[in-house]
Amino acid sequence: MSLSKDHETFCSPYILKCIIHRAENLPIADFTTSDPYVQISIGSRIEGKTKVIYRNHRAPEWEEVFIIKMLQRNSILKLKIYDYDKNKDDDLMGITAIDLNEIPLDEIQRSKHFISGVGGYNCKL
Ligand SMILES: [Ca+2]
Repeated sequence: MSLSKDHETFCSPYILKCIIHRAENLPIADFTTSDPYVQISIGSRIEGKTKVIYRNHRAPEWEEVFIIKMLQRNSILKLKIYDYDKNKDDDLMGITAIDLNEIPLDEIQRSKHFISGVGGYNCKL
């Protein structure tokens, strides 16, 4: 993840580059596995979603890059992991929140985050 100032525009002065790499040991949401994807949001706005990794709750890998323009740095980035379900609503498996004030400007920060699961699970993202 990196956060930098965009000196060319006053409308969206901050650019967040967020790379979703992988997760480990997600809860089982279906009978024997899960179909996880990650939803990225800032405040109440959904900024993006990764693709669904089917039938892999142990070590799904996304390796997807999201470039998010922001008005202010004082924001909370939320990463929610859902289990995709074809014929019903997707199940929320876990959530983590990152205070972007704690991300240094113009530095690449690689970090692991523990996901608090709705069933009391903890897993890594
Ligand atoms: Ca599913």
